[in-house]
Amino acid sequence: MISLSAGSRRPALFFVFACLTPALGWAEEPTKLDPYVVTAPRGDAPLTVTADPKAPAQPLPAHDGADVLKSIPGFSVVRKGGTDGDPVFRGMAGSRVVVALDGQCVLGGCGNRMDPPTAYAFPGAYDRVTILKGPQTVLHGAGNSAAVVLFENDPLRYTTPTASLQSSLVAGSAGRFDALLDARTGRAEGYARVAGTSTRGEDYEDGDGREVHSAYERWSTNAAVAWTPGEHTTIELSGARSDGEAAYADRAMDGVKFDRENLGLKVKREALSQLVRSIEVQVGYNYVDHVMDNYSLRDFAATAMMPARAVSNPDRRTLGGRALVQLAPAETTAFALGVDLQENRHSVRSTSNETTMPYAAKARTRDAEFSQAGAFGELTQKIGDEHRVIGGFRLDRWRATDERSVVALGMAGAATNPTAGQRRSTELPSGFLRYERDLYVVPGTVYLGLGRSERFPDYWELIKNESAASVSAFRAPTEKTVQLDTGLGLRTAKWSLNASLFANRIDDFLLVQSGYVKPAGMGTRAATITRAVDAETWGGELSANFRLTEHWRVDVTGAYTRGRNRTDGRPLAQIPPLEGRLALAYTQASWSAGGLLRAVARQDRVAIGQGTIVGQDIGATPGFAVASLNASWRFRAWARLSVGVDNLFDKTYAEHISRSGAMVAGYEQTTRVNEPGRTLWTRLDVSF
Ligand SMILES: [Cu+2]
Repeated sequence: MISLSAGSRRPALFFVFACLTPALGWAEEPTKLDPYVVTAPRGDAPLTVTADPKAPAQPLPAHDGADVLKSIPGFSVVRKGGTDGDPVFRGMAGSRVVVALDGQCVLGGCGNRMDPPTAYAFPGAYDRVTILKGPQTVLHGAGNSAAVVLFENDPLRYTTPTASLQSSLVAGSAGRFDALLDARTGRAEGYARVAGTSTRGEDYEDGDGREVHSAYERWSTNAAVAWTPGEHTTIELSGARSDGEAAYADRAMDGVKFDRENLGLKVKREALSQLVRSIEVQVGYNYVDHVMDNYSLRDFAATAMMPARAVSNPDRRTLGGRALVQLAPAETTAFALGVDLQENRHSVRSTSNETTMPYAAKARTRDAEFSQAGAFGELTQKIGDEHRVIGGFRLDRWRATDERSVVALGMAGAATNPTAGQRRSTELPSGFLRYERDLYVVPGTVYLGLGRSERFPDYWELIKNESAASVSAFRAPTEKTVQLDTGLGLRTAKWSLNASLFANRIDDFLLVQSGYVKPAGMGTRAATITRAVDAETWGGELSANFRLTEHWRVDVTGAYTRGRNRTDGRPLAQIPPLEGRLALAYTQASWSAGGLLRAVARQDRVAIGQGTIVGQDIGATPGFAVASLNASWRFRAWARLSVGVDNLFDKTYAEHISRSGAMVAGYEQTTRVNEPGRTLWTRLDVSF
């Protein structure tokens, strides 16, 4: 049993803040707490899905950015432990899915991918999560070939002194305990907002009662103050601080520090003239300091790779900014024009023997630096009442510098870096064109779009891996995706339906291949390499809900992706299998009860040893089905209690794309990191 000790005192500060705010008088209308447990998301517009990260959801998500995406059709999560999984959309992982926290890009530091951007997202601190599918927008950075994920807060604006407070507590199996507090106060001249979250879980058990090395503890604080000198002007200064520690069941180390510091400044001016609808300028600073070791959260066991207590401490500083002008040249025309830039530098220090050479006494050594500057324009033209054409183009200039003098080769020692000190830069053009048509017989929209995106290789593809011919992959090409997106959304009072289909060709898809045999001295060694192949994927998502009677409601969702590696003539690796969900809910004015059935097909389209920066295929997986039950009760206008049993029948299963289980002293090794067995949880939400 592992005990965690990271500080969780900070949320206490916010309870103090919260106690002071009632003096200002409560908001007139209490936030409506619908007595409903969310099992499927909403599709609001073509290619757009939104989720409420503050709503109770089943299965109970870990309080991180990846798990909150899990119930959205098309998303899957690569499990490594109890938290910090990697989100995958339509089989596309890593930097193919751009994640922005309040408009800012946060890149993790861990070379072994313990901290995807979503590890720094604490969903309860945001009002909304928006997913934009495909290369069908140019407004949110470059290279987002698969999707853009935006964690956002609603803009605040008050006319009279107001305060509001939202809080939730979660308790569940395996020592799960979450506390969230979100307090806001404001008047005509400005506003202040703070959100604090704290979450912890102990090792969970899989369906067979095997303990999984997965305990974690995380906390976050977000705060913003704004000055609103006029009806149309907002100047907001924001900051965030978070940290945590997490055990990993798929590797020989655990994360003992995930420290993020953030500062942001946003200036927005609206309704400047008939032509200029708004001007917005945003800058942000993010610093991520991560520590992992092989002894703090597990019993130390000497291995050939790590005979002593070892620590690695990477960090990354990211600076970014964006300026955006929204123009309305005609009543039927909207034009967004902007520039964005981002610069990040990564460094690492480590020790193979903490006892004799503590890592903190060592200097940090920079290993890579990246920068990007882009200009973009996106035009929406209405044609008559029911047709729209939307098009966008962006051009980015990327630069990367390889600052490693040596390349670590694991057991084989180290080699001189053949690309040491090299710098490369490239121009990346991206764009899309989409036609949308509104329907009237049944209210809805159909769309057809073609997009191209070009993605610069990320830190993991360039710096962490070797190439086939060299110990450095620093010369890996850019990845080019051309994708066709089509679909429809229909909505009536009784039912709604959203369907999206996509097909693409990806030139120079950056495949990460493990176990690649290279000569070493008299023998051979296995390397992990980045390799460009030509690939294609196609598939889609479906979600539908029907109101059967006044009280009964059914949600059905499905997702499928098929991928092919054309260069190797094999299936593309790390593609999640077909899956479907069926949810049934009975709702009354003040309470609801429901059930969820999730069924996942077998996956035998695999390419063992191939995959992405997150993980590689380890073999075929059988299908499985998991049933869950939930209920929710609004017992006061301002309070709601929800309860759930996830994995009711205590099924033992693992997601196809999850990582293989590692040998951890005191735990049974499994083929993959298994999902939790039967999980009971209860959640209390209050809102004033
Ligand atoms: Cu790490």
